[in-house]
Amino acid sequence: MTSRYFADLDKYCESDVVIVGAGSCGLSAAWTLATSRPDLKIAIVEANVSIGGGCFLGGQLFSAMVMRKPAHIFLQDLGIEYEDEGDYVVVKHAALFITTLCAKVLALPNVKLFNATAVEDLITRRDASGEVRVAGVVTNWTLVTMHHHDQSCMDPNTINAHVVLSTTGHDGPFGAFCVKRSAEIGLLEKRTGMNGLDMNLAEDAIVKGTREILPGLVVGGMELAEVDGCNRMGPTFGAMALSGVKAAESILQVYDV
Ligand code: AHZ
Repeated sequence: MTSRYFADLDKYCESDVVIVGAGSCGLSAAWTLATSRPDLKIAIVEANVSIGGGCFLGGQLFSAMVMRKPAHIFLQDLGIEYEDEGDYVVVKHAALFITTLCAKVLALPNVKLFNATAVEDLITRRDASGEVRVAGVVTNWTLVTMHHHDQSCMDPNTINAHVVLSTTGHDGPFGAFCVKRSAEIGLLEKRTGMNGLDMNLAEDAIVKGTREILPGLVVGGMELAEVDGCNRMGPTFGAMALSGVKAAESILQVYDV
């Protein structure tokens, strides 16, 4: 265990892409990116022990998952069965969706998951023109991160990357991490915060808004609501999968420049 873990840490401390947060958006992005570019080294950093984010229930403690079309194409790609309800589809268990996605992503040879590991900060660098660029993340084991107030000198680690994708969900007890940190250190002028629930507006806004918000930092999923002020959407997950696909496409654009 230890030799493999530290060999992975050594290999992935210089990654092509770091994905922060292994919820439905981050994992959808990982799947799209890692399968379309097997040559890229992709590290996923997840603060929780278990991965999947808020996706083990469809919502309100109910087990089925609703996805608006055209997200059913993503389900077809993964081989997950669904019931067709016209404008939307229903997966029997949200857990079936997320566990299938987790299993397929983790089996890919160019992906390494560092779970129980929290991103604590961003690495920034100035390029030749003086422009600040996000160039990786500062990490620590989550239990360490939770104890900075009562333990001293537990230094963090770093993962350097060409592109960071942040998908840490909306603001809450934790979440929206990279957007909040970018605002704190003055890289973003302001952080708007998520607007009230409007299912009709929210899904389009998240998918269309998925982009590189700062040089080197792409944001997807509900974290984007903290930049654009778009609405929360409630328990419909199609936009998370499609935002992941769009994030992967945005990363390829950044990466190929
Ligand atoms: O543990 C978090 C979760 O698994 C992880 N995370 C948060 N902060 C982190 C940090 N370092 C590492 N500092 C961190 N990991 O990020 C993951 C976010 O997953 P999520 O499921 O919360 O976000 P998502 O954007 O993929 O999906 C959002 C699902 C929602 S919320 C919502 C609403 O409120 O209306 N509707 C939907 C569909």
